[in-house]
Amino acid sequence: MDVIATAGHVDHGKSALVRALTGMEPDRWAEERRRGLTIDLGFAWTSLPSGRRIAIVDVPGHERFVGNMLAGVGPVPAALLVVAADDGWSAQTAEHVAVLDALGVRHAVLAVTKADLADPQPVLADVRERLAPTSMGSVPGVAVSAPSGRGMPEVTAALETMLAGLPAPDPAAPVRLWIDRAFTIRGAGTVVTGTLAAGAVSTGDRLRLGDREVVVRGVQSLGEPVERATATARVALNLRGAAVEELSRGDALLTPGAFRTTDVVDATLTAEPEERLPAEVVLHVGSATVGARVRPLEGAVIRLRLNTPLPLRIGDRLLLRDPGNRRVLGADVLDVDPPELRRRGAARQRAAELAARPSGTDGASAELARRRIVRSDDFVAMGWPVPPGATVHGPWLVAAGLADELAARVPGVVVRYRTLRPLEPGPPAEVVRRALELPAVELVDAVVRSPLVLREGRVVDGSADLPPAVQQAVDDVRGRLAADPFAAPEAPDLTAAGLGPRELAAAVRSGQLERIADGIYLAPGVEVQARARLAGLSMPFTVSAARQAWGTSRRVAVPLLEWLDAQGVTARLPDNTRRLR
Ligand SMILES: Nc1nc2c(ncn2[C@@H]2O[C@H](COP(=O)(O)OP(=O)(O)O)[C@@H](O)[C@H]2O)c(=O)[nH]1
Ligand SMILES: [Mg+2]
Repeated sequence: MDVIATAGHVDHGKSALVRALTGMEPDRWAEERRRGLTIDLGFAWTSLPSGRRIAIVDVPGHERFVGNMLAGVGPVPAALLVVAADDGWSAQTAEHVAVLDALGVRHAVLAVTKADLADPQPVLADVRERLAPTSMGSVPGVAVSAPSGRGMPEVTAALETMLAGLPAPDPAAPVRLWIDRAFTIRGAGTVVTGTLAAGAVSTGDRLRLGDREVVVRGVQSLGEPVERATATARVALNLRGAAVEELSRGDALLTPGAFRTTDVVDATLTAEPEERLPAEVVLHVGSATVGARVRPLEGAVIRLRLNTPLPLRIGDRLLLRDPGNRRVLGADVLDVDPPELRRRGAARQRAAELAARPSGTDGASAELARRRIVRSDDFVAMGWPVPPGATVHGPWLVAAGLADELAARVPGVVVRYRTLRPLEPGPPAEVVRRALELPAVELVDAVVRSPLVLREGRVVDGSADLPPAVQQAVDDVRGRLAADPFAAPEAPDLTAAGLGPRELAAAVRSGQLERIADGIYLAPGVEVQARARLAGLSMPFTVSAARQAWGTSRRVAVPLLEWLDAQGVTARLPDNTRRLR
């Protein structure tokens, strides 16, 4: 099915043309029929001779109802522009055309109505000329007369040709259904309608509505129940989980997790503004209308602060309306989670950055490089593709090359930590997370490379692993040293525990023991404790004084002092006494 919308001045014959095309009455309200005036959106549909189904959203032409008009054309890719032969191009025609142009509508058919009342040729020529520079370009024009049916086969043929040229929507895309009506049906409950521009909706689907979940109890399309409706389509959804009072035009039903709502976006105007931008605009997207404050950044790049958050994506076309002078501007969303601009010159820099950013996957790469690490679902929900070269780690997306860059910094973090806390095998993962400014501790795993490993919540040197029996013996030795730091085990005790020269060398490599001298092993970090006890002596001090301060034997004290000399903790004087450095 295809969906198009009408456009054009009030009373130029839009509704009459829709009636003639479809045999259906688009003016739904008694008041509309009584006054012969379309106030709100009307809906009609038919099958064209080719078998193609077409739904038409009939919009009001009166300037007072332009908000309703926008809600109708917002999600629709093609237009049927109506101009009366006896009246020609008018201010309201101009406003509707400006709206279609700002929305970037590329497909349109022009119908010059009331051809029975005036010669349609001058109007056809004039309007086609006016449309040429817009997004619609060269538009086929047909003269029609509703009472006689003249020109109807030609309108139909022009519509067929236009619809055949429409780009096919992606049926696998996530759903963002902008609601244009919400009502209750006795026995069924809440029903909403909208134009499904992409994706598909089936009975049983769960969709997000604000911060709640609703379930699709039933789907109708063009008045018939269907199991599944695929874009492009007019759909009516019977919902469970929302009362009609909680729904209104402009709300969106969303595929869960596929969109994020935002109240600040950076965007680029589709054309550089000729006049000063208004500070406040009315923003239209889909069927939504919200107020927004405009901050020009530089050139065509602006920042918009929305009064109400909306589910927007990068690439969305927004329509900005200046309520003061009825001017409309188109703007494309560039970022739905822009950085704050605090420093002087930040706005200009930001605009330059956005203007220079490529589109598509290259843009995604540039954006991910700026953000470094993001949650994948969040990044995709912004409207970016996953860029090539990015690493996926659980729910995280890491910019290309960044994991390697961070991994190269981990050994330094481990060494620094072990210098300060030599008794521990390595830093807890949280310490590494903080040092590298990672957003989550689960990412540490992505930057720990061999020979480092993540074990029991710490980053340790995996190459220095000891066999279990040796580790047990080393743990025993370290346990005793913890109680008495200078009581180096005697050589026979080490041998008896199974700690020969090879095992001891491995324990030293793994950072669990410090070799002071041949056969003398103490715990790493012993120099800190040794210095602390020596600090209580009067300087200079003798070997014997040091031995007593440490509560150990000459067998340990003599080599430990020499080792401390070498470490720069102590200095040996010519008379063989020492002082602290
Ligand atoms: N003579 C003539 N009258 C028309 C034609 N099309 C519409 N009208 C009349 O013009 C008036 C406005 O038509 P309507 O479809 O409501 O205009 P809309 O406001 O653009 O929807 C109605 O009285 C119609 O009957 C036409 O082709 N010829
Ligand atoms: Mg009408």
